[in-house]
Amino acid sequence: MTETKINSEVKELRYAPAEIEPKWAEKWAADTTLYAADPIIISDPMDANSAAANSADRRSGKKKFYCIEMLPYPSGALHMGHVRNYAIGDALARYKWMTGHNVLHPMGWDAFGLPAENAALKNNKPPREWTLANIVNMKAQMQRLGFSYDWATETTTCLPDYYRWNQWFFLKFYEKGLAYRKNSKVNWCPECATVLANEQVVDGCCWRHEETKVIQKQLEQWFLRITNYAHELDRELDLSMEGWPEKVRTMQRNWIGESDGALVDFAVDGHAGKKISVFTTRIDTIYGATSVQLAPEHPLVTELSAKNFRLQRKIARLKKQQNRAKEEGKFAEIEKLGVDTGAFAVNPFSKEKLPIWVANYVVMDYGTGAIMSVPAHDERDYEFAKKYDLPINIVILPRRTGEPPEAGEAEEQMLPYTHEDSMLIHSAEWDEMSNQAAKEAMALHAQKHGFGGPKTTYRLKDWGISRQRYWGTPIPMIHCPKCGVVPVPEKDLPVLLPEKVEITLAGGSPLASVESFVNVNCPKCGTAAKRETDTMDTFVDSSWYFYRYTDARNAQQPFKPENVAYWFPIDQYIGGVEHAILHLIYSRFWTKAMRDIGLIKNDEPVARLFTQGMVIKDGAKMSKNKGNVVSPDDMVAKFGSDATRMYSLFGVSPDRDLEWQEAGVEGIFRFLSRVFRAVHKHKDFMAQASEVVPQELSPEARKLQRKMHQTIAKISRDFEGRWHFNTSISALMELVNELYAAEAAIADGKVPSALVKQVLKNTVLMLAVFAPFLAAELWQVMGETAALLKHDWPKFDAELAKEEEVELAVQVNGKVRAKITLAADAPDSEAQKKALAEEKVIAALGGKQPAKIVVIKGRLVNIVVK
Ligand code: ANZ
Ligand code: ZN
Ligand code: ZN
Repeated sequence: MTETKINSEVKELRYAPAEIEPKWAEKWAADTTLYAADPIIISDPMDANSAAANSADRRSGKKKFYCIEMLPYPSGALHMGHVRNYAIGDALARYKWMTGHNVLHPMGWDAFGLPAENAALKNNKPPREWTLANIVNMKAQMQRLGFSYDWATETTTCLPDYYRWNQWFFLKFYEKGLAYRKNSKVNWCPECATVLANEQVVDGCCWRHEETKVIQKQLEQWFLRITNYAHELDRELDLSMEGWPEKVRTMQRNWIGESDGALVDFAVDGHAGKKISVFTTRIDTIYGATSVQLAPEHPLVTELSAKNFRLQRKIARLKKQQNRAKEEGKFAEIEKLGVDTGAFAVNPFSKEKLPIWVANYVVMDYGTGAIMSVPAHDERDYEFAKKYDLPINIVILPRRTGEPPEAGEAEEQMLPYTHEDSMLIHSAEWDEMSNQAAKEAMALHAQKHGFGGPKTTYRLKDWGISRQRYWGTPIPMIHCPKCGVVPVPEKDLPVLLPEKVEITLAGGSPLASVESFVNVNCPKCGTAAKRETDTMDTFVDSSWYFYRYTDARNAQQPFKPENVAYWFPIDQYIGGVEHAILHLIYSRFWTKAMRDIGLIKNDEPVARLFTQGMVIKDGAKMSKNKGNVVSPDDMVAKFGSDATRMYSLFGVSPDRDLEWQEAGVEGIFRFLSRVFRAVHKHKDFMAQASEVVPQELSPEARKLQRKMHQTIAKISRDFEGRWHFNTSISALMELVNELYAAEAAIADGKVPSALVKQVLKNTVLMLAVFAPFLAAELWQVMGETAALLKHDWPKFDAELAKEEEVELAVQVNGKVRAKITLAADAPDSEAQKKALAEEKVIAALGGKQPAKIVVIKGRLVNIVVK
């Protein structure tokens, strides 16, 4: 810590992490069994997939606990956000080990992706070399920080032994119709020079380039049919995912955007056989429709505007406005404009002819790209009708059923009436039906007569996974001039990513310029053919990596199903909320798709999810741009790994943002020094101590004992409950303070050595989950030889943890008048008696009889006088 030279005698009592931590880190790195989970022994292989095999623990007699922190992108070095994320998971994994669980705690690398290519462009280093060197560095950092990963499970997604299974899954999905190719409009980031999925577009900009507007391009792309699972993805959020934060579930629900409604076909007047299908959530208002509105890109628009150049020009303008609003991420606020085509559509319910308009607020990629406009009962339609003077027909009684109108109240004043709590009017045979009943009945009516029916739509779109970049998994497909698209036969996997590739940002996929890669004979007919040159979105890699961890070296399969049956679902997943709708929806989809190809049984990957807060500095997220990055390496060099990790848990509860303060790390360092000194000081004293703490204790000893049991109780509860590790660590500090406060009593022989030993042992055992290096060192100093990791977590005695005496405030009419002390388990009547006997209370009552006395156990006696 300090540069001052100290003599060797003092030095013995000086906490120097640099002398402790590297020694243990090396030892742990060399021990491959230390963090390994118990082997899975299948007694009855036929039973491998049964629910019993999953839930019961017939293997090691322990309960399994699968604990994962989201794997990092190997950018070169860990940042503080990583350290915090891993410190949370590591504390939990260690706690679970110490409470007798069979723990799987793996780590891997999300190693494909753009930064490697960009670095390659900049430093002229092949992406593979750059990535693997970064991994070496970051792994060393993790080991130096003492994270308890079983490195035998290490999974690196850019290596062929992993990505071959991406290709294998792709082929399976293709067989199942879950992977397909289509020409469509896609999001394109000019900066990334590649297509992006919808999930990767944030407010019209690239998720990696917050300033770069995403543009639309028409391209042939590969998609995964995530929409097949839209309903299940939505339903499970409510059904089986109570272990997820509500905010993440809400984000997913909104992203999926399930909407129940109906389709209704309107015939186009004078265009025989043509119809406009609209999607509506309010079919009950259909008698109030006064126009039909098409998206500017609706296929019928060309026909309706044929030869009318003025109309075509106006429509082109609407299209432009819409695109601009979308690109600027301001579509919700678009000024609603439209144009009348002069054509008419026939309302299949009322047979009325309604004008067909084209409007800039109707989009082609939702529902059917056409709507019926009901100004009386929809805000947007109302605004539009007012602007263009379209009729407004009320068909829902604008008040709750049965309520008489108030005098002088005009129904028009209540428009638009968007509530669904009354009944239909001016709607022929549907009059007087409730909204809800009419919705159902009218949708079925449409179905029965062949002009529509009930329909659920989703905001979620299929996942576009083609990327025009190099550093990713090659899509295992071949384009044959004779046979068309032909899958690479399974036996030819992996399709290896070529090593020597010229990376440029221009001209599409870099792989297209590698002739030895592109040119191939068609596996079906032998004709000279070309390989697909797009690679997969890197979110494919992270969609199933946690399955691979359970069987990371399997060369025959992505994983053994029985391993997954045992370990899944993940008991605790910990990571950043920024993945709420990217990784965390994709990996749920992947799980369901794997289930449907018969590989696994679980419906969901993650039972419990925790999203930690960010690490900020000077009020802003740490980032290179802002120059406010605190490097973990610097902190470790200055204060040690233990203090760095422990501070990341101590500053604030893990769900909140942590403002990094070096003084705080220093504070933890001082606390660890105190523990260090206490153990060293009592080392010899402890060596002679018995294991049995006597029953009869001095008040000083009893106080220390009580504090110890309270601390164990509190920290155990924190782990089982809300993870407020900041208060856990405070409790541990209080316990150590109590020990220091008892020093005089210890010196006087008033505290038995057995108790001192028990307190110090338990302190070190609890410290082990937050500061593993120091704990290991002190454990050894205390003469213990067995590994701390699997030592039993200390137990508390609820009786001994109980406060013997408590202090209660006595209030008279809300004002504190006195304080009384009594036995913690004293009855309320005794508290009352004692309170009323207090002189100050008697004075405050002034001779009056109390009207009411309320006792709040352990805290307060409240006396009310009138
Ligand atoms: C008639 C109607 C009457 C509607 C009424 C609403 C209220 P959600 O809940 O988001 O699914 N709509 C449908 N497709 C559209 C598109 N491509 N572009 C713009 N708007 C579209 O919203 C469904 C409602 O949004 C549909 O129900 C439709 O308007 C509109 F009193 O139909 B409604
Ligand atoms: Zn970008
Ligand atoms: Zn062929």
